[in-house]
Amino acid sequence: MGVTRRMFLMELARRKGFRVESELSDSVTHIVAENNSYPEVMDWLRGQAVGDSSRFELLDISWFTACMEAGRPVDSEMKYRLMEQSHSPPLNTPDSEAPSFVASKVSQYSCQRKTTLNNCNKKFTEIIEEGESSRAKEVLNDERYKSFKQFTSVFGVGVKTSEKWYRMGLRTLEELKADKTLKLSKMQKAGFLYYEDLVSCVSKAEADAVSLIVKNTVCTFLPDALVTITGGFRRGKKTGHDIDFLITNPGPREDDELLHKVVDLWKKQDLLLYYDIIESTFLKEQIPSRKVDAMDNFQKCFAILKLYQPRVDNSSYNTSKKIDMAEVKDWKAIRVDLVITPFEQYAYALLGWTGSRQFGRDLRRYATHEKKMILDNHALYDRKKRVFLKAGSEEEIFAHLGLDYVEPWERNA
Ligand code: DCT
Ligand code: MG
Repeated sequence: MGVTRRMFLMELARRKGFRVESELSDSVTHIVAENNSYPEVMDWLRGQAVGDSSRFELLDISWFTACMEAGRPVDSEMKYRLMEQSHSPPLNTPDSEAPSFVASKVSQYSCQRKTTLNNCNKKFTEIIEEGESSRAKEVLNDERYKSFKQFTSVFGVGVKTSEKWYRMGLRTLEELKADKTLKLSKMQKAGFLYYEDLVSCVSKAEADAVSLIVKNTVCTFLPDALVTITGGFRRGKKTGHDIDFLITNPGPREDDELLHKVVDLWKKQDLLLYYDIIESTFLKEQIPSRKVDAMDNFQKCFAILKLYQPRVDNSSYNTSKKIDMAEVKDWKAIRVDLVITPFEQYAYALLGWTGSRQFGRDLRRYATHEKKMILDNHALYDRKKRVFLKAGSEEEIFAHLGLDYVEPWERNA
């Protein structure tokens, strides 16, 4: 236990007339531990050069608490004793039949936990979500924070640009729009142009509609191609800020031109509002990146697609104010990411792009610190054996890492 708690408990016991030693000595008869298993206490005793540990009673903190309550030493019954077979110390509760999982350890790695969208810790995280704490309120009311929040809500605007604009004295989106001297990138121009559509979330229905378009287009060029929705939608989310697609062609045939062909067709069909193709920078036999937040090296396209969705125009019923149909916007701008992966890297790319971001970070941390392996969106490398571990499915990657499989909808860390 922590020093402060130990001092407090020792003082409490002394005040009640117990004799408490600060160090292990011949006069010690009872040893009290909190959150330590029997093997851990035995290890500690060995470190203290104690030959015969049987002369001590090894007890859980629940014995101490019972003693404090009674004001005298209570019997060291079985339920208070640390024992070889027990995996966890007895619970600090009079009910000795309390479920054992309560005291079992929760892994620090989210890849060893199951996190569904049903957040059972709402009680604790609401502070963060609702800002219902004085500290959170302070931060949320901060001028700089408010401006950054607005600026970064624009597609293509990150903290660096926000910082620059804030230093120029700009504070709101209206001020940005009004400032004609601002130099905007092609991405930021699109961000402002389709701002309202892009900040309103993408629904599952919209994701399904876009999925059809992507599949149809890709398959006109590569009939056997595999097109998979990844990101939040694969984790079961009902809304998202974009739609992430992973595209691969089973078999040896690869087509570096596929993305370009898809983009060209969409341009002809007037479906593309913005796009940026990043070429692949992957080198064969490249050792995975150690950075937990590194960008991967796949060929990819960040795009804004025009999704047509005929809107019910209520005003047409109002004969006096009949709006010309041409004025009614019948589409929505949707952010789409297309990622192309070679088939042999598909499982790794799928695992990486399914996220969540936190889940991915923890997988990589786990691989590095617990397995001496390096994981990224392309491969898994065993540093001890100096080999790349092949995987045809996500299940195989979890197995390589010695982890129980976690379903996509349980990766919402
Ligand atoms: N990812 C990655 N490498 C990147 C970018 C993203 O491995 N360079 C992973 C992390 C999560 C996943 O891809 C999808 O990214 P986002 O779309 O940013 O997250 P999301 O979980 O889909 O969230 P949202 O619903 O807001 O789109
Ligand atoms: Mg996404």
